[in-house]
Amino acid sequence: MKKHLLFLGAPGAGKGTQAELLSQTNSYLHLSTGELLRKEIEMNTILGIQVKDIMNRGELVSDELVLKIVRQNLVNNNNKGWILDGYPRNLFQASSLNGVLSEIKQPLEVVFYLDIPEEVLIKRLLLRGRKDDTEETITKRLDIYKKTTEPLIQYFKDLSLLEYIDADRDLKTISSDIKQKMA
Ligand code: B4P
Repeated sequence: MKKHLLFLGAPGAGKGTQAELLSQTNSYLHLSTGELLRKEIEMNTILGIQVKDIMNRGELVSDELVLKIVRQNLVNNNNKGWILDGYPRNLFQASSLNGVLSEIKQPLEVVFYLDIPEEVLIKRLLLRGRKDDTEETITKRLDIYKKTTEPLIQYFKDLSLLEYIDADRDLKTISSDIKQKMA
């Protein structure tokens, strides 16, 4: 059973949803950079104040900042399995992650790429209605995703780590597909 996983996909593809389900059944650490940043905003910490406007505009938070959060969580994870959700989001983050994983001697084993048509994810996000789920912000997030995150699909394909998942299905079907591919 694979223990070191990553979820890749557009905003609203269901990365957070699937990562949460899987981390509960397997007792893995679910490391969502988006969720951790939102918690900082909720708690009104210095970091939260720094990132609030950036996230509400649908832009990416600085690489340096997210790397710090990811590194801290992985180093303190005591060899438990982990699922990265929403990180990395660009090639620089991917190479920084590689550095951290070499340091902790826990190589990435599989990348689940959640593929979904654009019109479906726009509908999902509008329905969810989080602060950064307005039409204008979604367009911005999708634009950034295409320019900076999408190249990671080829990056992980070249490393023979990519598993394609059709994310335009119901939650349980997607989840059992992922579990099968983890075995
Ligand atoms: P994230 O928190 O990563 O959020 P996301 O990409 O919008 O969503 P996700 O794909 O996880 O979708 P979800 O499961 O929730 O990022 C938010 C922001 O944080 C970014 O814009 C950025 O500012 C910042 N950030 C995060 N990571 C960063 C990084 N590494 N570098 C810089 N900045 C970073 O699903 C969406 C909706 O669909 C939900 O309502 C869900 O219930 C529904 N859904 C899911 N699966 C479904 C299914 N199969 N059928 C029907 N509905 C489904």
